[in-house]
This record gives sequence, C-alpha cells and structure tokens, in this order.
Amino acid sequence: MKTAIIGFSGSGKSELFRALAGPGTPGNRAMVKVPEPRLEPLCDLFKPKKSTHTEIEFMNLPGGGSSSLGNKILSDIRGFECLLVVLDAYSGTQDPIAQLNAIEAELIISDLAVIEKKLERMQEDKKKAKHLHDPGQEEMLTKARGILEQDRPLREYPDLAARDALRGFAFLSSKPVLYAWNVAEDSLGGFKTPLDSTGMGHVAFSARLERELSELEDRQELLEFMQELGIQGSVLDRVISRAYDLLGLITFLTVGEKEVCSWPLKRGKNAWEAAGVIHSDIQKGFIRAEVLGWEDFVACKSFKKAREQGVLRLEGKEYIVRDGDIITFRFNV
Ligand SMILES: Nc1nc2c(ncn2[C@@H]2O[C@H](COP(=O)(O)OP(=O)(O)OP(=O)(O)O)[C@@H](O)[C@H]2O)c(=O)[nH]1
Ligand SMILES: [Mg+2]
Repeated sequence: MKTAIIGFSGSGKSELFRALAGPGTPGNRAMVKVPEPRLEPLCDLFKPKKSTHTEIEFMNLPGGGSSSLGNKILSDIRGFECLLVVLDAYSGTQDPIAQLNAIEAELIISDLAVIEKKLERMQEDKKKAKHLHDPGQEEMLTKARGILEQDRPLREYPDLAARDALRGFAFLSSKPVLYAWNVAEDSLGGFKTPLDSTGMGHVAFSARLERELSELEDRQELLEFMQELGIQGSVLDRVISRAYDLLGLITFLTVGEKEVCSWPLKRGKNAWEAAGVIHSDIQKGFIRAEVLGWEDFVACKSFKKAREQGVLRLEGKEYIVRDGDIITFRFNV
C-alpha cells in the first residue's frame, strides 16, 4: 500500500516522515512495518526462523506552497492509494481548517479538469465515429462532474468511483485521505479533531514530539513517556490503524516453523482471494483453508487443543476471512 505524505510547506511533513520511518532513514521513501502485536504470541509458540510484518510504503513529497499544493504535487499523487495530509495546527500562523478546505478544493478542481477534458474529447469522438462512443462512461463521468460541481469529493461516493469506467482515472478526491493535525506539544491534550466521515479520517499528533520520541532507543521507555503525556500509542500506530480502517483492510496471519507472517486483505474478501495475496500458486492450487479465529487461538493457546475442541475449521474458497484469522492453506502445486 502506497501512502503519500503531502501538505503545505512547513506543515511538518518531514518531521512526520521521520517519526514514521524511524531516525536516520535516508531519502523520502520508506517501507514501514505495520505494528502487529498478534505476531508475538504466535512466534512464542512456533519459534520460527523469522517473522514478517505487512509493510506500508510512505513517501514524503517535498514542496507544496504556503497556501496550495500546486500542480506538480497533484500529478505526483495520482499513483498513490492513500493520502496522508499534514495540517499546520502548531505554529499559530495558519488556520488548519482553512488549509483542509483549500486542499479539498484543489483535489476537487483537479478531478473536474480531468473530467471536463475527457467529456470534451468524447463529444468530438462522437461526431467523428459513433461506434467509438461509450455512453455508459459518459453518463458516469457526467454524474461525477455533478458531484464535484457541488464541492463534494468523489470519496463520498465510493461505489461510483470504483466502477470500471471511472477507476482508471484514479481521481484524487476519490482516494482515502487521512488528515494529520500537527498540534503543539502543550495543546495536544485538549485538541479535538473533526469527526471521521466516508473515506476521510483525522489524527492529532505533535510532529516535533513524535520525532523526538522515535529517536528513543528503548521502546518501553517511549511507551511510558507517552502514557505520562496522555498519548495513546505512537503516531505510527494511530496513522496505520486509521489508514487500515479507511482502506477497508483487515489482517490475517499465517504460521509455521519457517515463518510467521501478517498479511493485509480487503474486508469482505474470501479465503481464495486471501491465498492470492500470498502467492498466485497457492491461489491456483487452492484446496482448503484451515482457519483458527484469533479469539479461539487465545482461548486454546495451541493448535492441538484447538483441533480437539473443534474450533480449528476447514473452510472452502468462499469463506469470508475475518480480522485476526490464522490460516493454513492446503493447495496443490
Ligand atoms: N515546535 C514545533 N515545531 C515543529 C513541529 N512540526 C514541525 N516543526 C518545525 O517546523 C519546521 C518545518 O517542519 P518540516 O517537517 O520540515 O515541514 P515540511 O512540511 O516538511 O516542510 P517543507 O518540506 O518545507 O514543505 C521545522 O523546523 C520543524 O522542526 C511541531 O509540531 N512543533
Ligand atoms: Mg519537508
């Protein structure tokens, strides 16, 4: 999953990137392990040679003006799945709500321009050669234009933006967006972010503080320090868990003596689709999935006991995977 960190200049993007990526990470791009506390008890049991976390790619896109992102950034973010937008709520020189509104407007205007151009071209094609014209696509584009003209982002209409005829446009206002409100250390306690809405989430954090904390070597020391400050989890934990929610992702786990892994999966996908996340061979040769739900594992603490109690289930391709499922795939090669 690719996430772009964007925002106006000086909003705290680089500080946030360093906090997420860890100190000393070179460049503007980092693969960050998704924290997954459920791996630890599994590793204790299986003692694997290694454990592998799902990773998220964060890219810090430098630049952006003091009151707009600008066209360069707008075109750079098209290939990303999720936007992490930093708002300056710490310096007192900027109104963060005005920044949010300005950024929303830029995403909407950029999508409108793409649609206008495409619709114009479609009109010309229609005149030239009728058979080239796709009336279904024209109708959907017109619908999307209507939404944007009312200053609403397409992410509020996820079914429309996901239609085959529109998906290829990768509309900016259809991407899930997480607003990170960069608040001064001493006002973090009482700071209230707006409520989340469809495709849009909010986290409050102090970039300066988080970056300093990420430089502490001792994670225990870090967590205690954060608790004293009344902060629940690091910004990394909070950003990733909100991003997972926004993208509709859950986690499933695989175990073995060689490796214990966590994997991302879209909520509502089945066991066959989960197999494909790991390897196309496992999906092609899929026979059955042996599934142990996370709560059942916690209650039994061993696979032997889970089998005896009948909670280790054999499931077929159509089984809808749940968050925390431990899955062993049986497959033919
Ligand atoms: N006190 C305080 N200073 C901060 C905070 N966040 C950022 N700063 C400072 O503000 C300046 C700008 O922060 P950066 O993270 O570099 O901002 P940026 O968004 O990457 O800026 P550009 O790359 O220029 O667009 C730096 O000097 C930071 O140390 C904060 O939460 N508190
Ligand atoms: Mg920067």
